[in-house]
Amino acid sequence: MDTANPDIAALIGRLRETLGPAGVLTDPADLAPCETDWRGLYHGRTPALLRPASTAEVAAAMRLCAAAGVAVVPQGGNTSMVGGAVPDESGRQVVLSLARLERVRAVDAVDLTLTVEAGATLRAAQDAAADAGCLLPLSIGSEGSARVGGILATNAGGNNTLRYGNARDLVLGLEVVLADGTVWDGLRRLRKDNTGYCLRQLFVGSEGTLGIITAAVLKLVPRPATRCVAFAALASAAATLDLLARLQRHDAAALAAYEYMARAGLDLVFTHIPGAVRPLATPAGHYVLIDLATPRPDADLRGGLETVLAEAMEAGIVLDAAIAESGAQEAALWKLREEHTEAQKRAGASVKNDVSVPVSLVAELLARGTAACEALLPGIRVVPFGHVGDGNIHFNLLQPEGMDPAAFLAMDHAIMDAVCDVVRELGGSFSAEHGIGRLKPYLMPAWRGGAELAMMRAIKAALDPRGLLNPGKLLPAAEPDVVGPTVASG
Ligand code: FAD
Ligand code: 2HG
Ligand code: ZN
Repeated sequence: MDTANPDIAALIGRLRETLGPAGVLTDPADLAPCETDWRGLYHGRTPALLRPASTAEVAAAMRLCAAAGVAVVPQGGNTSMVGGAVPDESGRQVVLSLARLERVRAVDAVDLTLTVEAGATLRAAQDAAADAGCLLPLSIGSEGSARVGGILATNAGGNNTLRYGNARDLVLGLEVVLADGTVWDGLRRLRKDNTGYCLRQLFVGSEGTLGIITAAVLKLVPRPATRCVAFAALASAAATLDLLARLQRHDAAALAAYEYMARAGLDLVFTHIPGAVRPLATPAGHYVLIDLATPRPDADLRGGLETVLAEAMEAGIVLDAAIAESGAQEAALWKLREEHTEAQKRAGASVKNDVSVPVSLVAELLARGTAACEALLPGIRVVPFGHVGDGNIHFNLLQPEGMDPAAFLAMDHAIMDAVCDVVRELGGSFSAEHGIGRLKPYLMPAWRGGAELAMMRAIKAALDPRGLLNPGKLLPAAEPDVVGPTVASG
């Protein structure tokens, strides 16, 4: 703790009076988990972890921090892939956790809405929806830890974006505490509301730089009654897109998830994840997981899927396929997909590229991205996977076997640039769903420069003129500061 600094010490005293002892932690052992990000890329320092227990307490804490001119880093589950929720190394940024705001305020099965506080985990929010016979249609691998506020602040995507959209598409209302402690109660649950600028969408995806989300009204859908999950081995990357088109032509409304895995990534899962079972004997370079779901109890999802798969096999697109016979088998197939992140973490140092391209160009991305990385660093392990139905591939690269992890990580910008050059040429995005955080602001001027970045800065200046909310994240420090070396401007 920066007790040497009398301003910070005095602020902590005032925060303790306001939030109570449970609301302000300063013991180094309590601070350590909130100072390091999930990937272990950043190790910051904070003088205090604030844990307010209500919206009023968040507002009071913000007023005190604003008066002291001390920056605040909002934190949910701290599962950010881009170092978005951790303080910098100055020891002067306070972390504000939403973990104690975890109440479900209301569930309405007629309006199909869930009103929930920002600190509830995504899984707790899903469970509350399920208890009311509904589905909160957002699912990500970190849902047991990630919290509603973090999900919204990053505009998370995940496995069901294909059918239900990103987090942004599920928000009807928000409650937000602004940088000066003002509380905005925008917790409306209207399906239609054309009354000026859509303020809630400003905060969605703003990564804690514009305000602190304290509660939200989320859209629900009726809970599926029939489900069918399959795993297919494909003849080529292009076949992945061909099968997707066939499934959509057959019954687009039933397709809830369509996830890509390469053989290299799947092999890592079998090597590093206990209990992972190989579902198909036929070897292939490319695999997909297909998840169909519908609220209709009498729907013959399996029959339809068998027909599509049989036709695709006939056409030489699908080499082999397995359809889950039980809930346990469905979970086992999903485990192969969801454990990709953990398996890669155990396999060595990795550089992640959360990129998107138009769906039709995914096969080209895979081929050209692989070639670019292999030319840059022979022996590099290319392990792409992810939400191919959205054109969002996690184009991840693992260190060559035996290479020093630090030397590999020192090449992170060169590797990211190699992939991003291809993505740029294909009309894609360098950040599809994980956001910008601390890792990627340097790419913003080249990708979102000119009028776009100027508008973002104007919005930031309007809502947080003193730059006290999550400094150093999302926006680059000054323009034009650092520009990705090989990316053309525009
Ligand atoms: P944090 O990491 O705590 O914070 C993320 C950002 O939001 C930070 O900038 C923080 O300051 C800000 N923030 C947090 N709470 C608030 C708040 N209440 N108000 C304002 N700002 C706030 N992401 C996907 O999109 N799709 C996936 O499929 C996916 N899978 C993942 C799987 C694993 C195993 C892991 C570790 C991560 C995955 N992620 C995925 C990334 C991550 O889980 C998401 O970005 C998630 O939305 C972050 O939620 P969080 O609560 O952990 O937020
Ligand atoms: C997923 O889709 C997450 O599983 C994590 O977005 C991706 O590990 C990654 O790179
Ligand atoms: Zn993802």
